[in-house]
Amino acid sequence: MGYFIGCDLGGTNLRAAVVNSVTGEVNSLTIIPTMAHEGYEAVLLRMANLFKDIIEKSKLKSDDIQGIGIGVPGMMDFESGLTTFITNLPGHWINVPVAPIIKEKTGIPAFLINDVRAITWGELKFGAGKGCQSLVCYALGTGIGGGIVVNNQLVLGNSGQAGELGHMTVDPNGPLCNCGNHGCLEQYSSGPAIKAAALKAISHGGTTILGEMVGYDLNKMTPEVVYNAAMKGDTIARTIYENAGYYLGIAIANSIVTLEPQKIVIGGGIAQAGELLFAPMRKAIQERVFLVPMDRIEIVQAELGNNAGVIGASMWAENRIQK
Ligand code: BMX
Ligand code: MG
Ligand code: ZN
Repeated sequence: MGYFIGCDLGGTNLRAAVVNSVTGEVNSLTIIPTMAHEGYEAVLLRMANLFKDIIEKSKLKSDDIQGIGIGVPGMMDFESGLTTFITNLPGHWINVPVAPIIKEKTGIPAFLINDVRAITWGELKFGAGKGCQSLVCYALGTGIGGGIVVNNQLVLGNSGQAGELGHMTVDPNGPLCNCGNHGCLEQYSSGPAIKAAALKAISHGGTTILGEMVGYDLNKMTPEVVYNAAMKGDTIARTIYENAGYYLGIAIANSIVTLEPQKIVIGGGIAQAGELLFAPMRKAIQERVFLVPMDRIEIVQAELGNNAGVIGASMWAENRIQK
């Protein structure tokens, strides 16, 4: 019980806030650019200053903050607070003592968790998963992250790496992923995958308004442009989302037969595409799941948006402090 800081270290932004661990209330939420290309020392200095700023904004003192939880977009060791392998963040992040450095700079104990495990926990306690005992969460963004809850507990695995659902193989002969595997979900249903499929369609000269929509400046291509083109009736754009939904459905079907959770929670920017993604996803699930009663599983959108990561990370700090 008390005040904690939650932080989401993202490829684009660093977001942090003071969180009331009892109510989930988020205060003094502040978002600044990560600028990871400047190197981790610069990022961690910016992060520590951000924490000092939000403490001041909240009219609290450092002593009032019991702990800091930081969600990182990749692999970490939660005992030592080191990041171990982060594919989607520029710069060097192998064995960087993020938590110890933040503790030294702020005087407040700091703890690491994976960004989407934090989102999962936030959604479980205060969002789409409220009241659930078991759920599986997918966050579709630059990467695809995941999180699993069984018996009201976050499943972290033997060394803390369980829940990497974006790196589930959905096609054994698929393209090489940044993680080293072939045919990971992330290669089909993430933002960059949707963008890449659009660029490929244009270069192959397909009948599509995608190129026109960005004035043939392909740097301007985004998943939203593809979404808008699909909404205007562009069949190639629609097929790109159908494909993304199909592979997401395969992954979710695998999660369902593994765990039979009460809910599947889907968040992240790409989930905004709604039915364009969800209709083919549901079809792919129906075609694969025969043994688990689907009428007892709800598939829902995440509810907390970008705050879920911040809330969940603060809850992780609370959990670790109590250990
Ligand atoms: C990557 C993966 C996940 C992370 C996800 C977040 C690795 C192996 N990271 O799939 O741990 O949760 O990205 O995605 O390095 P993002 O959209 O927040 O970048
Ligand atoms: Mg993230
Ligand atoms: Zn992968």
